Amino acid sequence: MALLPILEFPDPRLRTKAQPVERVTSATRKLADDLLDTMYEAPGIGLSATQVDVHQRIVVIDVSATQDAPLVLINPQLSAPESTQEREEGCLSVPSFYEVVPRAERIRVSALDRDGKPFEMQAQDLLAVCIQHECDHLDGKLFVDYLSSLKRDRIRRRLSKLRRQEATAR
Ligand code: GNR
Ligand code: NI
Repeated sequence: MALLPILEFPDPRLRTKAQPVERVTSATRKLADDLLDTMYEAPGIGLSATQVDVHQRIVVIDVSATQDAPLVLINPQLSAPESTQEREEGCLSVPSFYEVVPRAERIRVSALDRDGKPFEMQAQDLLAVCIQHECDHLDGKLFVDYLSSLKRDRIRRRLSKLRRQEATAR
C-alpha cells in the first residue's frame, strides 16, 4: 500500500501527454494498485497516472457507492460517443471546485486490464463521464479547460491563494 502525492492545477506537469504502456509488468500492476490506494484514500472515483507525475497511459476508476468495484484501464481508447450529458465534475487536481462539463452520454472503451489482457466495455452516465475525465488527463487535459477563461483564471487564482494561506499557516 502506497499513497502518492497528487499534482494540482496549474502545475505544468499535468499538461504532459502520457506514453502507451508497452508491456504490462509487475511494475505496472504496482502502479495501478498504488493509484487505487491513493484514489480510495482521497477519496475520489477516478485517478490517472498523470496526476501522480507518472506519464504512462494508466487510469483507475471506481464509481460504485460502496467503493469496492475497482477498474484498471491501461492504454484506454474511447470510441462511439453517443448523445451528450452535462454533469458537475470535480478533480483531485483542482480540489474544492466543481463545474458542469458537457460529455458524451455513452461511449465504448477498449483497454488492457491489470493483467495486460485486452477487453472492451460500454459505459454510460457517471462511469462514462469518469472515463472521459481520466482519458483527458492522459492527454494533459483538465475539466477546467472546458470552462470560460474567466472561470478558469478565477479557479487558478483562488487555488494559489489557498496554497499561500496553507504555506503561511504552517
Ligand atoms: O473524484 C472525482 N470525482 C469526479 C466527479 C465527477 C466527474 C469526474 C470525477 S473524477 C474525480 C477524481 C479525479 O480527479 N480523477 O482524475
Ligand atoms: Ni481529475
